Amino acid sequence: MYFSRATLVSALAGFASAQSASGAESAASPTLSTAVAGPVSTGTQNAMPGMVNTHVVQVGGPNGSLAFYPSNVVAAPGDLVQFQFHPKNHSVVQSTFDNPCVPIQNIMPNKTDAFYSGFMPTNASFAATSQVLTYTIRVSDEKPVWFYCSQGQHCQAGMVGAINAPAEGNKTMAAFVALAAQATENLSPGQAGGSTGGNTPVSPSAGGGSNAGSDNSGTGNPTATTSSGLTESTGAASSLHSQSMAGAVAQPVTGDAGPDGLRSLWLPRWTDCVASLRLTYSGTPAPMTTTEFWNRFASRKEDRERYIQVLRDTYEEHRVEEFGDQGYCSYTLLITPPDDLDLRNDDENREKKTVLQERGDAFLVQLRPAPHALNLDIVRAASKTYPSLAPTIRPLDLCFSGRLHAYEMKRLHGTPFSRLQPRERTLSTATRAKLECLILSFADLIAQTWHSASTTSRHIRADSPMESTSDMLSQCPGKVGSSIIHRLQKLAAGLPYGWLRERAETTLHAVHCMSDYPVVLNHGDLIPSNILIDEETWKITGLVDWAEAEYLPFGTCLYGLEHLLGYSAFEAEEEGLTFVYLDVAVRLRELFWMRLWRVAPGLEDREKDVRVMRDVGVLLWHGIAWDDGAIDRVVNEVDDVEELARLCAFLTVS
Ligand SMILES: [Cu+2]
Repeated sequence: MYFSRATLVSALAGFASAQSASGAESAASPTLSTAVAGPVSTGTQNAMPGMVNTHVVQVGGPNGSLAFYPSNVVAAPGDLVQFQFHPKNHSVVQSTFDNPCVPIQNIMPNKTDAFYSGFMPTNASFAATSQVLTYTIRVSDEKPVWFYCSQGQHCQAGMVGAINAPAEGNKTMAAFVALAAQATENLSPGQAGGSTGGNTPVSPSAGGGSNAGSDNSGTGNPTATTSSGLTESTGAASSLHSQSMAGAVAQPVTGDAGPDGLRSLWLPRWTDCVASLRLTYSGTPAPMTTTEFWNRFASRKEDRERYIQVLRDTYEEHRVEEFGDQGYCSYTLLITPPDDLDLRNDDENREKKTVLQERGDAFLVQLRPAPHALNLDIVRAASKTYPSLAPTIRPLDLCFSGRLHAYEMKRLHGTPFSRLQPRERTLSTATRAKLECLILSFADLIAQTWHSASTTSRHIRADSPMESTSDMLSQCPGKVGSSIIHRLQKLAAGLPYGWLRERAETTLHAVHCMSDYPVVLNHGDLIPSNILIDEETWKITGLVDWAEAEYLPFGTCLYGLEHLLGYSAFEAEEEGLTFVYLDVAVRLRELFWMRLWRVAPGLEDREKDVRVMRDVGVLLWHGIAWDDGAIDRVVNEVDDVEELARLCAFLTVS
């Protein structure tokens, strides 16, 4: 497998230090939202006083891609740039333009305030608990700042970025990427270069120079401020692991970030594009500090202020504040009616009040740029199919020059299952009982789509001139639905193991042989973070993130069941990241099917087809990498360790 034992060990050591640091840190150096953000904006101010612009940069892609997202940030002096680390073990190091993969202090020894995050080992099961490692710097001036990841060959592979890179001239972001690709080595601060020879690292704790280019060696973090007091050794590969591990454990709480660095841990996870509707659960309102969305989609500050003002005017008397969790493609506000909202018979006011407002509950308004606008037919179908589980969404007719779409939506209650999900194979009796409740509730939810199939017109016409399979697929016009055959062919040719390719092949054949099979509205991303549950009973209370929903053959979302029956983890006894099933998984899966057959009459007759479609869903959702929405690449053993582990696990059971 991809992770070597050495990586695993040092990654765990890193976790230990991160966790122990977090407690101490919260006192010494509060996290972003309380340290630097201004007061919560309330009422109807024009501007947002005390607001600090925070630009979020994702370090590595959710599927392991080697890049920063976005790679260039346009920031003003005083702004914060927060790096959020995806698995596996990346770093952020300041460099110069001319030497993209060399720490700036190796080139400019006087540059003592350079930033360096240290290595940030994190794995998928941490990510799944909605936690993320972050590292935040403050932008001091308008000059371009260049940075890279010093892990393995990541810098050369394009894992480089900038703050305020010039849009044209010799020193553009593209030129920086090209230069990085030619680098002969990739160094962490404290590492002397082999080929650049003679550069004296300013760090008092030089690490070895010989490990440049050893990918995923998990070189802990022998940074300038290592306080372990270990005798340093340079070069000897054998001593590197122990030294770097010790360095990681001894990593100081705030020291290595440089004067402007804030090292903050365990903030809510940065959600990606698929998460667009994920944020409709009730969260704690946060101050208006999210500017990332605006930087991406509506770059001008005046626009942003105008849009917010339009919303404040629309909801006069209401409290308008930024919602606690934000998605990648949307900006969400929590709108709270005043306590004393009286529905006086003021015609003008009454007209303005919508159904949602009249209930007096807080609700959400979400802004989405035109390319990410919601498909209202799908949204309506979702609330029709799942009246109590999908958010009611209403488009708002606001004047945003066609660039932004605004939606008013019901705030769903409940906690994402990802936050409560067991991470141990053996469950307590109480947890097992709750999980049973969740599984039954999930079966009922799946059955609801089956019921919807018989009540919609989306069934096969008996007089269809077309042969039945293609007719079934012709009813699936969505991004995934329209390419099921093409994708299965791609999987049958490109999956990494023979047995997986065969499985894709047989599944493809079975799909060709199916006829008269119902097409239903499928939630596009039925994973634990999109399933809201009641914390006491674990009954499902809502489903969020309908942005990727589409019409697909019934059962293609059954991969979602498997996510409820286990978790991704580094297993010490095994070779890397694996999907671990709970002890009770087999029994719970049986429970699911029994319940489903019982509450969806007629379905059991189609058991064989349902299971084929379940496999189709597993293959399409876990065999094809997400790649920021491209969804066009078959997973491989290097870039998609977690997905591949799930694919193998899910296809081994049924
Ligand atoms: Cu990296």
